[in-house]
Order: sequence, then structure tokens, then C-alpha cells
Amino acid sequence: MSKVARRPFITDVSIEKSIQILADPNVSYKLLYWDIFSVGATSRELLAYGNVKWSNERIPISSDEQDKEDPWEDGKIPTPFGVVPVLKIVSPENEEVIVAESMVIEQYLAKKFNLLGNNEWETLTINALYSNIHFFLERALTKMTWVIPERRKRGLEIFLKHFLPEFIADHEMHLKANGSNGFYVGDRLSLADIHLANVIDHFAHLPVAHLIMPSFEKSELISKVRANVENHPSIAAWRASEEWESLRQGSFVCYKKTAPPAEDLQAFATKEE
Ligand SMILES: N[C@@H](CCC(=O)N[C@@H](CS)C(=O)NCC(=O)O)C(=O)O
Repeated sequence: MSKVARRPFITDVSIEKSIQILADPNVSYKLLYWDIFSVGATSRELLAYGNVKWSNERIPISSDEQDKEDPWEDGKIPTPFGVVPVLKIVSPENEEVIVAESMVIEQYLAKKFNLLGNNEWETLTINALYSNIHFFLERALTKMTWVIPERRKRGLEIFLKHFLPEFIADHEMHLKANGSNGFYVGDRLSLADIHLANVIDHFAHLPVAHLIMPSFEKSELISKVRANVENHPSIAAWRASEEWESLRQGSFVCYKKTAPPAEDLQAFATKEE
């Protein structure tokens, strides 16, 4: 049985000290997450974009082998809610502040690296787009990936018929309104652009990618956002690294086991409403 462990935010590092660490320009960062892209991908890419000192703390995906050690399932990796990602902000003295929940981590890093716009209107708009992109991924994960195998096919069917086309139409409308320049807001990258590219990457690594990706690839406006993100020099360097490639391979392996299977699903892609 799983013994996934918990830990509180408050530890022997005092709150006063934690506030000091957060204000310290010399901190480094560790991102605790599985050996895959998924919900950790945007935070990693934000850290790469920020050109800060950071590293991955990678949790190996659970093995099928019975006696293999599994530090996550064995309760050796405590987190505030028994889930990851968790961001560790580490002082030069090696004291840590823990940030939990992917949206909180991503918005924290985006603010730090000036990816939330130039004024309050831009910030609100970027955050709204970001939240909508986030819940699109969340819905896909909860309706067709992390569900019992018997429900996955039905989840995929609903995703392909409703969630996906509606998401693309909404986001094309917003991208067009900003001048079809491949940015959601203004003429520079924001949290929304980076999250969109990473959420689409998640779908590209599912066994059913061939049913999902053509819809994204057909959209010129969405493809422009992906290109703007991928071509940013710091992000391009991260995506060219061996570590990024190994996380990519990990995503294929993980989703082969957990996501809807590719077999017998072609019909869903072509079925009329
Ligand atoms: N609300 C959390 C959800 C994170 C989440 O569900 N993480 C999954 C992996 S994608 C997890 O850690 N699951 C724990 C487990 O499988 O034992 C967030 O957004 O950070």
C-alpha cells in the first residue's frame, strides 16, 4: 500500500528567515517532480527562461518490478499535499523555503522573471489565459489520463469532440485580437505563452498524440506561439539539453502505461457529432 508522505510548510526554518530567503537575490532553486514533462514542465521552462541557478530533483516513475525500491511510494519524499511539483528555494546557507501547487509555483516564477505583463490589465489578462490553459490540461488529466482504464476511451472521445475544438477556437480568438503575432498579450513572451507550449507538449507525448496534435498543428495562430516560445534562446538551450530529452523519453514511457491506448481509437477522430 502507498505510504506517500506529507510535510508541513512550517519547519525549523523560522517564518522570519523564510521571508529573508525569499528576498535574497542569491538563492538557487530545485524543482521536485517526476521523471516526465506533464505538470512540472512549465516550472522547469520558467526556471530556464529566468537564467537562474536551478536543478531538477527527479522522482523515478514507479516501476512495475515488485521488489524495486520506490522512494515516493515508500514515503521517503514528503510534500505538503502528497503531490508534486514542489519548488524548493534554497539560501546560500542551504536553508529551504518550500512552494507547493503548480499554479502557485508558476505564477511565483513568472512574477519573478517579469512574465506577467507591464500593467494591471496585462497581468489580469495573462493570468486569465494562463488559468484557462491550466484547467484544459487538468481536465484532460482527470478525465482521460488518471482515470480507470475503462473510462479512458470515453474521456478521450469527449476531449476530441468538445474540449479540444472549443479550446482552440477560444484561444485563436484571443490570439487574433492581439494582432496574430504569436503572443497572447503585447509583443513579448508571457506566462500564458510558455504554459500553452508546455501543455501542448504534454499531448504530444501521449500514445494518442496522432489524434490530438493535428488540431494544434493546423492552427497557425497557436503554432506561432509555440515557435515564439521554442525559439527563445534560454528556452531553446534548455530544450536542447540531455536532461530535457531524458524527461521527454520518460513522458513516453509513463503515458504508455497511464494514458488512453492508441489502439482502436481512430474512429473517435473522424466521428461526426
Ligand atoms: N494540485 C496539484 C496537483 C499535482 C498532482 O496531481 N501531481 C501528481 C502528478 S502529476 C502527483 O504528484 N500525484 C501523486 C501520486 O501519484 O502519488 C498541483 O497542481 O500541483
